[in-house]
Amino acid sequence: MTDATALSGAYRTLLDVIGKVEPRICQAIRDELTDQRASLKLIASENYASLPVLATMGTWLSDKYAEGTIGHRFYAGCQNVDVVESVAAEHARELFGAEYAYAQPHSGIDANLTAYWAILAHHIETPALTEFGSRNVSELSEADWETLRARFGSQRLLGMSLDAGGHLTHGFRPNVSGKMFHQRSYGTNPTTGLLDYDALAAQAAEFKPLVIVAGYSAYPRRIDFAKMREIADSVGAVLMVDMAHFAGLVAGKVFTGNENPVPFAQVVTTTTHKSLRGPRGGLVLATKDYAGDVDRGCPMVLGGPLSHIMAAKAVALAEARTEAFRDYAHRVVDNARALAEGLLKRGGTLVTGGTDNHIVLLDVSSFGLTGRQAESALLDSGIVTNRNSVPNDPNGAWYTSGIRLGTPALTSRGFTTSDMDEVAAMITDVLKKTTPTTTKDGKPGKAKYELAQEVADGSKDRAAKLLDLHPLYPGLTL
Ligand code: DSN
Repeated sequence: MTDATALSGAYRTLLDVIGKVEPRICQAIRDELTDQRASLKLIASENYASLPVLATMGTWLSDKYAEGTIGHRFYAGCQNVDVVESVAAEHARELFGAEYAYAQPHSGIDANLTAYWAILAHHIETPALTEFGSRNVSELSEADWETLRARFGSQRLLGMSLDAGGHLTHGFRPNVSGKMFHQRSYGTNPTTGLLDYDALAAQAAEFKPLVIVAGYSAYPRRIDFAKMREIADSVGAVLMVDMAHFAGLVAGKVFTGNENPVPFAQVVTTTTHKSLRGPRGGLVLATKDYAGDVDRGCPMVLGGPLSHIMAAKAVALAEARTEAFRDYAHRVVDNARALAEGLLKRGGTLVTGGTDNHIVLLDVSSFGLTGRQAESALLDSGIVTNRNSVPNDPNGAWYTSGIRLGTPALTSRGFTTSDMDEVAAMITDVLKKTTPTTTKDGKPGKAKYELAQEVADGSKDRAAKLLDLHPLYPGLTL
């Protein structure tokens, strides 16, 4: 990571300036750095952006409205935003080998909404408008619009189920994606926990979706996107891939060939802040056939682009082109494998039996705990994780039976495979010594637990030793 010594003075000045206006915010910024430095962060979707990326976000680019597209804005004076968006899109196209890139989405859900509406518009609106003759959109009658709305609302989407590792935005009913489409979800093989391509093909043949979504937020394995495209083609569906979790592994050339979604999917979405290690935001990549539809993200589902964030995306994408980033991406996967092996050899149970990406999904029911209890006990012990459902989870999405672990953040700090073995030892030591408290009827509860203070303190000491070996933003003193 960037040597931060030279930036320390600048950050101190900035914080003084902020502190004079609102000292509580200045303090929260300082405290967040202290907390991030002092925690063993294993949340699979988090990372540490570089100081150039962080610095790019804090500029006056934030002050400009620029609704529209590059060179075609609804506000005057957008020449610098045009440069910013063009550079971000150019880096994204080149890095991922995509025909088209759209840098405006503010988040992952915005990227997915942009993609869904682009696919709908591409497949529904154009034929439907043709059917209505050569009339301009503004000439359509209310009855014509009713017909169009009915067609949009009757389309089908098939995405991975939440408990198999899919994401809320892949058709989960409480999310807008599960309301704007007729949705069904595919799971994983109940014995192996792996994606079952034959079962998915059969389900797609029966359901006939317009969109098949591939991608995950808690599946610890790679996907064969050539097979996914074959399945989509066999039923005339569009393949959309949400690579938010593994975009850094694609950019870093860990996922190549059939594991790289870009040559196979018509539309690919991502966030930029997970394994890609950029600012909090989204991106959409597409083939040129879908470019015009994706370009309508604003005003279809997006408001004014966040120019300061698009600028930071450009900086992060420039970083991701380097040999150093490729090395980082490979180490992320090596570290996840070392963490998985460390847990397995100490008696842990892993969904799918291991990992070949950046995620490890530990089933904590073998420790007699719910995910909620394990998450809290680990937090007390200086280890930050998040609870997560396992396939067909008997404890549901709130208490869960799993803990999701990820290596992008610790790898950014320089953690090695032997450090990850020590992390695995710390996790199992804490979980083996955590016991659920019993409810009034004598059964184990799902939320409360007991963990001796000396166990938690001992684990925090071990965490501090590892963290001291790999400081965050070394040289940055506030
Ligand atoms: N919340 C992100 C994650 O943790 O995977 C996905 O949106």
